[in-house]
Amino acid sequence: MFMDLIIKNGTVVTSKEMFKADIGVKDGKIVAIGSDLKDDGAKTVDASGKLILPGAIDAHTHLAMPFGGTVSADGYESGTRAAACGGVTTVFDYPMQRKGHGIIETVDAKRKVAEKEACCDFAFHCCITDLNDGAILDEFKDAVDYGVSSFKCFFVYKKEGMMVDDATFVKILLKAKEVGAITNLHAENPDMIDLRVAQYLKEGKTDAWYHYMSRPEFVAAEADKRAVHWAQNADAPLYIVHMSDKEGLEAAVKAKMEGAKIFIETCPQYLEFTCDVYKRPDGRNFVCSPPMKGQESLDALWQAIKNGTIDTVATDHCPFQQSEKDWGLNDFTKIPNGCAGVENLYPYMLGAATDGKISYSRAVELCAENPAKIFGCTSKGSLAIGKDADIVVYDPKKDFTISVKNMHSDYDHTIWEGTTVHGYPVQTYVRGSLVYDNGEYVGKPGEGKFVKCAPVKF
Ligand code: DUC
Ligand code: ZN
Ligand code: ZN
Repeated sequence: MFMDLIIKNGTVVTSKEMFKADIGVKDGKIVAIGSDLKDDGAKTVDASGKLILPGAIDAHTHLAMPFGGTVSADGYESGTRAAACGGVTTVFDYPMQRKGHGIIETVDAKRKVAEKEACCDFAFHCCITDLNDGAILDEFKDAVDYGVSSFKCFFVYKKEGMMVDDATFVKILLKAKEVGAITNLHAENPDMIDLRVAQYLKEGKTDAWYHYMSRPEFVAAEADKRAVHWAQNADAPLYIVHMSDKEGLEAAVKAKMEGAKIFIETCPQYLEFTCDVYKRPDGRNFVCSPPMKGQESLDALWQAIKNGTIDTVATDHCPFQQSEKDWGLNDFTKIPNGCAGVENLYPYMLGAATDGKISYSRAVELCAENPAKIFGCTSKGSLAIGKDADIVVYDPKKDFTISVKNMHSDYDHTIWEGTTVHGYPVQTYVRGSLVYDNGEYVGKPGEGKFVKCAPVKF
C-alpha cells in the first residue's frame, strides 16, 4: 500500500494498552498499524524511545469570547496554534446564541472565522441563552444535522444575559435528548454569588480572595446537585463542565452509579491549584469561574481521575491580558474571568502519567478518547485504522518548564509559569500534516477543519 507517512519504532498508547508498533498514514487517515511497515515513497519518522498518542481533544475553550468587558486574548489563530503546540488536535469552542438569533446563524459566524484561521480542527458546543419563544428548540434537530450535537447552558451570568432558569434548562435537556444531542452545564448558584459579592463589597473586602469566598464549594455544589436532579428526572444526558468541588462531584458520581447519563469534566487548574492562590499578590491572574477550591476538593478530583469516575479533562481556556486582569486590583468583581490552559492540558495529564499518578492509557482516555465518544467525534480520539491521523509523538524523558516565553498563544502571562512537567510532546500531526515540531509551530493557519459531530445516544 502507498503511504504518505510512517511513524516507526514508537510505543502506541490507546486507552486500553501500550504496544510497540509503526503507524502508517495516507490521505490524512491512519491506514496501517503494525510491525516493520515499509513504503519507499513514504516520509519516515523514527520515534524510538517515544510514545505515539492520539491528539488530544480540548472539549472546553473560549476563543475570541466577548466577556468581562473585553474579548478573551486568544482568537482562533493563536488559540489553535497553542493547542497544536501542546498536542491538542481538536478544540471545541462555544458560540453564544443570543435572544433573537438562531443556532446555525450563530455557529456559522464563528465557523467562518475558524475556517480562515484555525491551526487544528475545531468543533462547537452552542451556548443557548434564550429560547426565542420556543423557536430555538425547533432548531435543535437542524443543528444536529449541521454537526452540532452539543448545547451548553449557564446557571450563572445573569447580568450578562447568559443564565437559563431551571424550566429552560429542563426544556433543553429534553429536546437535546430527543434529537441526539447532549446538554453541557456551568453549575454555580447565581443568587448566592450576588448576595455574597454585595456583602463583601459593602465590607470593603475587594481583593482576589473574595472572588473565591463569593463562590466557594457549597455555592457550586447546590447547582451541581440541582442539575443532576433535573437530568436524572428527565433521564437525559448531562455533561457537567469544569467540576471543581467535592460535594458536587460526589452527587454527580452517585447519580452516575445509579445509571444517570451524567458525564463529568474537570480541568488541570482544579487538579493543581487550591484557593490559596487567591491570597498571592498575583491572585487576580488565577480568577476564573468556578474558582479553585480547597485541598479536600483537589484530592477528591484526583481520586476520581484515578478511579475512573471523571470522564474528561479539558481546559476552559479563556486567557486575558495582564492589563485587563489589573482592572480588578482594587475590586475582584472587575477581573475578567478566565485563565490560559489549552497548551498545557496534554503535557500536564501525560506528565501525571510520567510521574506515576495515572497511566498513559488513562491520560489518553480522559483527554482524547472519552471526549470523542461523548461528543460524537467519530473520526477522532484514538489511534486505529480508519481514524484521522491526529497524532502526537511524546518524549517521556523531556522535562519542560512552562513559561509565557515558550507558549504559542497571544497572552502575556500564564498561571502555569514555572511549572515543570515531566515528558513533553515533540511533534503534533493534524490529519497527517505536521503542525508542531520540537518547540516550533510549523503548520499553516487555516488548515484546521470543522468537525461535524455525529448525533449522540447514551
Ligand atoms: N468561566 C471563566 O472563567 N471564563 C469563561 C467563562 C466561564 O464560565
Ligand atoms: Zn464555565
Ligand atoms: Zn468555560
